[in-house]
Amino acid sequence: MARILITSALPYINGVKHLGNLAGSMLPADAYARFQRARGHEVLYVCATDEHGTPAELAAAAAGQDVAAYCVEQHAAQKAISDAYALSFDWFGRSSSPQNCELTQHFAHVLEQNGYIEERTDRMVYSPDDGRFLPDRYVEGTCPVCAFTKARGDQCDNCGSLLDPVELIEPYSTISGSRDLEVRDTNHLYVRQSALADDIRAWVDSKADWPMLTRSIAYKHLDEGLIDRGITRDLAWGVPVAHNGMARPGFGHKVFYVWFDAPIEYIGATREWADATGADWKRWWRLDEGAADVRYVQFMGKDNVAFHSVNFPATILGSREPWKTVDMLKSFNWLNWYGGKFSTSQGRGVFMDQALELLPSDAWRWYLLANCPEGSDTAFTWEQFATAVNKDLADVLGNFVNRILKFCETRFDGVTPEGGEDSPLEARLHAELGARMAELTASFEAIEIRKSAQALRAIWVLGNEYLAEAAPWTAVKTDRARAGAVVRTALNLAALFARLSAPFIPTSARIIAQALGQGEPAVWPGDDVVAELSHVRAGVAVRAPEVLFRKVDDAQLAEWALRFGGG
Ligand code: B3M
Ligand code: ZN
Repeated sequence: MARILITSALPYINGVKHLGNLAGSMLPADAYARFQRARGHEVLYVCATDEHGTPAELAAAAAGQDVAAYCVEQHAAQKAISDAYALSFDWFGRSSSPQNCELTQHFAHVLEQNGYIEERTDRMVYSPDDGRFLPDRYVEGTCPVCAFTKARGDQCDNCGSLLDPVELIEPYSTISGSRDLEVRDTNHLYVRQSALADDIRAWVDSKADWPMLTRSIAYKHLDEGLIDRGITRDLAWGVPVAHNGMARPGFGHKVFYVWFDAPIEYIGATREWADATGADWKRWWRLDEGAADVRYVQFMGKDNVAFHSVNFPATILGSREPWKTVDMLKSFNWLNWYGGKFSTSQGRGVFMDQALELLPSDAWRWYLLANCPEGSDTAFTWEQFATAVNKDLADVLGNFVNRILKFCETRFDGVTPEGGEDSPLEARLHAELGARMAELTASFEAIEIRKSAQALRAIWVLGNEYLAEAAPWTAVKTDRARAGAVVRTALNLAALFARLSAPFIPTSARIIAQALGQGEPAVWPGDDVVAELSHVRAGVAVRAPEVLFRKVDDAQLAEWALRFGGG
C-alpha cells in the first residue's frame, strides 16, 4: 500500500466555476483519487478556495459585501457545488485560514533567513482620494500603444498589449473614478528566484516523467531566465506581512501576493484537515516525518503550471527545509467554448451550478472526463455532450444493466440463477475483459484520463456484445440452465462495471451496485477475471433500478444551445 497525496488547483473564490475549470483540474483529480483509493492505497486529496488578492476584493465589492463575509459565503457555495459533483475531497479548505497564514509567514521568514528575500522600491499608482495604491485592475486609462480609452492597468483589451499601470495615459481609478492619481514609491519584498534558478532547474531536470505540456512550460520559463518576483502588495485583504517576530518597518499595511500564499495552502489545507480530524499532517508534507514515501500528484490547467513548476518550488527549495515537493504535475489544456474560451468574468459558457439544472452530475462527469483537454485544447459541443450521454451512458452502459436486470426479474423472479459450465463464449469474454481491464488500470495509473475512459467504454461494449451473442432470451426457451448461467455472468459483469466505472460516475456506479445487492463499488478489481465475475452469488435478489441515464432529445439540445449559446 502506497501513500498518495493529491491536490487540484485551488479555485478562485470569485463565484461558481465553469465547466472548463472542472474539466481541467478537479474532475480528473477526483477520478484519480477514487481510483487509487479503490486500489487500496492511502490517499489524501485536498483542495481549497483561493481567497486572497484583487479578484476577491473586486468580486466582494461588486456584490456589495465585506470581503471576509463574501469569502465565507462563497466558500460554502463552492463546497456545496463540489459535493453535488461528488468531488471526494478529504478536505476542502480556505487559503485565508489561520493555518495558511502561519505557514505563509513561516516560508517568508525562512526565505529571508536564507538570504532569498530582498526589499525593493517600486513605483506604483497611488490614489489620494481612495487612500490607497491601485493594483493593475484598479486603474484604467488610454492605451499608450493604440489609444484605446478603456485600457486596463495590466492589459489593453483592444490591441492586446501588456501594460504597466504607470504607462497609461490619463489614468483613472476604477474604484472612485478619480483622475487625481500619482506615482509613488512603495517598498516590496522580492523572492530572489534568480539566485534559485540552478536549484529549480536541477529539480525540474529530475522530473523526466512529467508530461510534455508540463515540461515545456517549466523549461520555457527557466530558459527565459528567472526574474526576482515581488511577493507583497499594498492591499488590505491577504496574509499580513507583519506578525509577531517579524517587525518590518513600513510593512504594517502590506500583505503577501495571492500567488505566494495560494500554493502554500496545499499544506495549509492539510493542516486544516489534521486540526479538524486529529490526523497527522506532517507525515504527508515533511520528509523528516514520514513524507519521504508519499507520492505527490498535482492537477491543474496549463495557465497554472509556471506557478507550480517554478515559483512555488522556489518557495519550497529556498526554505532549505525538508518539505515534500510534487512528484507528478499533471496539466491540462483548455476546454473551449464556442468561438472562444469559457470566461468567468464575461459569463461565457456553462457554469457548474447551471449544468446540474440540465442533467445529473454523472452525465457531466462522464462527458468532461472522456473528452478532457488532455493532449490538446478541446471544444465543448452540445452534440458531443449528447453523444456521450445518449450513446455511451444510456445505450451502452445503461441499456446493458437494465436489460439483464429486467430479464432476470421477468424470467428468474429477480433472483440470481445458479451458474453453469462456461462455454467458449465465456472463455473469450474472460480473455477480452482481462486485456481491457489491464489497459484501463495501466492508463489510470499513468493518469491518462481519456485513454482510461476509452478502455472503460470498450469494457461496457463487451458486456453488450456478450449478451447479444449469448442471447439468454432464446436460450431460456430450450435450456433454462444455460440461460441462468448467462444471466448470472451478465449480472456479474454489471457489478464489475460498477466497480470499474465508480471513479468516473460514482453516483450511478453505486445505484448499479445496490441494484445487484452489492456493497459500495469501492474496491478495484484484480487480474483474476473469473474471480471478479463471481461477486453476485446465486440466490441473491436483484432489481432493475429506475432509469439510470436519461437521454437528451433534440428539443432539449436546441433549448440549451439557445440558453447558453453555441450549437
Ligand atoms: N486560483 C488560478 C485558477 O483558479 C488559481 C490557482 C491557484 S493554485 C495554488 O486557475
Ligand atoms: Zn491598446
